Amino acid sequence: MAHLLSTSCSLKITSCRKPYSKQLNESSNAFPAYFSLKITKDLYCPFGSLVVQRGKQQRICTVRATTLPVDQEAPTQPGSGFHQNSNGPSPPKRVMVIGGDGYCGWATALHLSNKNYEVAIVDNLVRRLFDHQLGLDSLTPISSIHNRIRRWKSLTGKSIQLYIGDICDFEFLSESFKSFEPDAVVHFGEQRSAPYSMIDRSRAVFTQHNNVIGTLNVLFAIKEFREQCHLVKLGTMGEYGTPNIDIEEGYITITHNGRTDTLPYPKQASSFYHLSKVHDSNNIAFTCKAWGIRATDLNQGVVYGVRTDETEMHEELCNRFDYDGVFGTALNRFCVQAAVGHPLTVYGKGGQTRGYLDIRDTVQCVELAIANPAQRGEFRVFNQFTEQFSVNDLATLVTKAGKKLGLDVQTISVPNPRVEAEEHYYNAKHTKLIELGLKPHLLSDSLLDSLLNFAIKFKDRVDTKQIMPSVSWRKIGAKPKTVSA
Ligand code: NAD
Ligand code: USQ
Repeated sequence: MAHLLSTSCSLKITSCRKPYSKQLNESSNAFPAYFSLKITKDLYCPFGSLVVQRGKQQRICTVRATTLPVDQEAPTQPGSGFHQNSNGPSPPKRVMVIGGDGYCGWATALHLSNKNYEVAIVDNLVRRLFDHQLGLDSLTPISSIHNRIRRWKSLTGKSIQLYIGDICDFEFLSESFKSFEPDAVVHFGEQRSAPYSMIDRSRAVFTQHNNVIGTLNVLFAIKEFREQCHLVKLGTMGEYGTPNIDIEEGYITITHNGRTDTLPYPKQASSFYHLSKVHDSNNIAFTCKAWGIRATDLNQGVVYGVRTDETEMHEELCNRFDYDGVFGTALNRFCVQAAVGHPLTVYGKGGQTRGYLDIRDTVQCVELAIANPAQRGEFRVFNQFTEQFSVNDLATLVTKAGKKLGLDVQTISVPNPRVEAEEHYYNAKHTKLIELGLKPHLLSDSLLDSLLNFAIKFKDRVDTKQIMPSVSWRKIGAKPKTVSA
């Protein structure tokens, strides 16, 4: 058992009430040698705030400045990041990737940089902190964000700017907007685990505060500093739930008592995390109407895979791969389970059906959304997945692929820790991204082989204690509490 605020991790824990009281000297070029953690009584912050320490002197701050030297050189190869006009290519589009140190965000930031967009990552690194607190680790070793960006520069000559800070801090976000001046913002920067949001009250409150306020700040920043900027927001297919009718892309046309209207598709989210996405969607839709914001909501399904063309280029660019019961997602988890000889953990009856996509399609979809922006005042919704599978389908596919590699793959039915339909109708539309040019990487035998081989390569890093689910939807606690390790 690992306590969520365990002192066994490398973070130092002290106590304070005021989360962010002083600003880091903006001329500072070097990132602090290490973080310590301050416990705060702030309702919205179950884990405390990041604190910079240098030697014996301790300063509490939000890190606001870019922490790597900013290279202003324009890329030399024209690519999709360039606008075309009659006088030739104009300067590349500037894309801010919020959450660019995470799983989808890192792959996307590299992909866009490779396509000659000017990229800035905004991230408060809180995801790395969750891992420390819960005693979790990525299957793959991941480098610090600074080493990742340096390695990318040394391999390709391309710079990625870096702003470390919390988008819930509007002052920080404003400075980032004013400094970088984005043409598009891709917003991945949220707490994205349904189980994490269901651990206890403080995680539920943190998730909704972090996600809803962060997105609201992004909307205000666009309105105040970059009115023309296109917001590409990561939503989730889970916003729709599992209705007994076809799921449309964002809107449904209804005839009621003889009158017809096209309305937002009904939302039936089933965790405090998924609900935070519904709240985000409502806020974005409203600001598109009220302020003329241009926005694309990408209702993404469950992502699998780890390799993209860019992360393949060097081990220091390797992406994270979560397999634990809190952040790991179904197919990625099953591949790791098969690799270490753990039975595949099908929750309940296993008829739960969801949309899935390869991470190589995540980056493609985001690029397509940026290259074909929404109109002023338009709130566009795309369902971002390529195929749908039930959990039982996934277990069968992994068992078959495992056999080919000589693995003895078993499946167990685990009492479902979630409250969700285990047998249901599911037919979700997903044509809009295909119409824009998406070429899907479908789940093939060869892809499963390569995912399994990848999991086998790193299997010595697997902590099998992290595999079984530890968070119950039925037992959400009122206070921070111990989570099964
Ligand atoms: P992740 O946890 O790997 O990455 C999220 C990143 O956002 C982290 O680096 C984290 O530090 C950062 N972040 C969180 N809150 C922040 C804040 N307040 N300020 C600045 N940075 C902050 O998650 P992911 O799997 O890459 O998911 C990215 C987005 O895509 C999320 O919005 C998620 O809901 C959505 N999504 C993910 C999946 C999936 O299967 N991974 C599926 C559908 C949708
Ligand atoms: N499941 C199992 N066994 C497991 C893990 C999961 O049966 O070991 C089941 C779950 O009960 C659920 C389904 O598989 O029915 C998908 O679960 P998941 O953990 O793979 O994905 P989920 O919690 O839905 O969340 C993930 C991402 C989230 C994103 C969402 C897209 O973490 O950020 O929003 O996928 S969607 O599912 O379309 O809402």
